[in-house]
Amino acid sequence: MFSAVDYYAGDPILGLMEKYKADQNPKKVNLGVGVYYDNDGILPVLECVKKAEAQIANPVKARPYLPMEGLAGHRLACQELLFGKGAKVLEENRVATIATIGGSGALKVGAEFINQWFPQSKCYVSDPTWGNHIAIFENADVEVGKYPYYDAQTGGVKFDEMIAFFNTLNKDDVLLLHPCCHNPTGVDLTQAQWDIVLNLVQEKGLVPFMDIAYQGFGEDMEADVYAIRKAVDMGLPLFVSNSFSKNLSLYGERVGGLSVVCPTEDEATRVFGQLKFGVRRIYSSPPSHGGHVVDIVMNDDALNAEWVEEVYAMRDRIQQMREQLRAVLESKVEGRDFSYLTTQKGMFSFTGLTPEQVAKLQSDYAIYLVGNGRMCVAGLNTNNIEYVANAMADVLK
Ligand code: KET
Repeated sequence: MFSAVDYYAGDPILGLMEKYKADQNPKKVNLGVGVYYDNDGILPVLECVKKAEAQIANPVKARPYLPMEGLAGHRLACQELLFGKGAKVLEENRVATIATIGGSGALKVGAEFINQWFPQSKCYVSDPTWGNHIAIFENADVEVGKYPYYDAQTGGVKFDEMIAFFNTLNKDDVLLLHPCCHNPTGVDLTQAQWDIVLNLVQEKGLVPFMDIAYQGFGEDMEADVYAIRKAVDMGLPLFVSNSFSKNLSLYGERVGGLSVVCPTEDEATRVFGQLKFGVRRIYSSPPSHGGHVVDIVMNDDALNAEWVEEVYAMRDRIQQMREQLRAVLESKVEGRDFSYLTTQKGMFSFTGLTPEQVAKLQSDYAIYLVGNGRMCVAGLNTNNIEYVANAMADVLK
C-alpha cells in the first residue's frame, strides 16, 4: 500500500544531529544544529528557568487546555521583549500576538495567514537563508523567491544588488528578514542599511516578516531588535516570529510567538481572530509547560534580569570561541583570511568550506558542520577547539 511513498532524504540540519548521536568516535564534535552548549559541552538549563520550574512544580498544577492564542503572560513577554515595555504600539493595542510552538510554529501560522489573506503575495528570502524558511512557506502554498544577500567574495552583504532587487518587487510582496544573527551567514545589516531597506519597504508597499531566533546573542537585547522597532516607528505593517529556543535554552519545549503589527486596533482584532482560527486548524492550542516558564521568567523583574545576564554570558562565550578559533587558525593556515570568524554575529559562522571539505571533517574527524559550510560556534569549547582547528587546517590544505 505504501510502496509509492517517497523515501525521505532527511533534513540537512536535524538529520546531522541523528548522525552525530550515532557516531561512536569519542572525539566527535557537534557544530551542526544551532544549539548552545557550555564550555563542558553540556546543554545548559538556565538558572532562571530552574527557578521558574520550581514554582511550576510546587504544587503540581492541573493542565487545562490553553486558549488558542496561548497564555496571556507568554504573549505579553513576546510583546515587551520585541517592542519594548510600555511601547506606544502596545498601548494602542495594535499588535496581535499569539504564543506559538517555537519559531517554527510562528512561521507556519504566519505563512498560512499570508496565503489565505494575501494570495497574490510572493515571499522573498535571503540567499542563503535557514532552509526551513523556504520549506515552511512553500508548504503553505506561498510562492518563494530569493533576494541577493551574502557576498562570498567580500564576506559582506550584496547591498546594492539587494536594494536593486527589492525595487523590482510588487506591493504586498513579503520580505523575510533576519533582524540579527543572520542564519546561516552571521552577517547582519548595519543600522544605516536597515534604514535604507525599511524606507524602500515603505515606498514600495512591501511587507516585512522578521524572524528573530537569536535575540540577545548579537549585540544586546535592544540593539538586536533595532529593525523591528524602527519598522514600528515608521508605521509599517509588520510580521514578527520569535523563538525562545536559544535564548531560554528551551529547545525541546518549542516556545515562541507570532506578532502582527497593524495600522489600527480594529485590524489587530481581526488579525488576532484569524491567527487563533489558524492555530485551531493546525494544532488547536499550544502546550502549556514552556509557556508557563516564559511567563514566569519574563514577567518577574528579578528573574528577567538574571535571564538577561545568562544570555549575555552565552553570547560572550561564543565571542571568545570566535576569537580563539581565529587565532589558532591564523597560526596554522597561511594566506587565508579568518577575520570573518570575529566579525560575524550570533551562533553561526559561514566558513566558506566546500561540501567536500565539510564531508571530510565528518568522515575523518567526526566533526559535524552543515553541508553549506555553516558552523555552530556555540559547539566549540576549550577542550575541542584545538582539535577542530587542526582538522580545519588539514581539510584546507
Ligand atoms: N528561525 C530561525 C532563523 C532559526 O534559525 C530557527 C532554528 C528557527 C526559526 C526555529 O525556531 P524554533 O523555536 O526552534 O522552532 N534554527 C536551528 C534549529 C533548526 O534547524 O531547527 C538551526 O538553524 O540549526
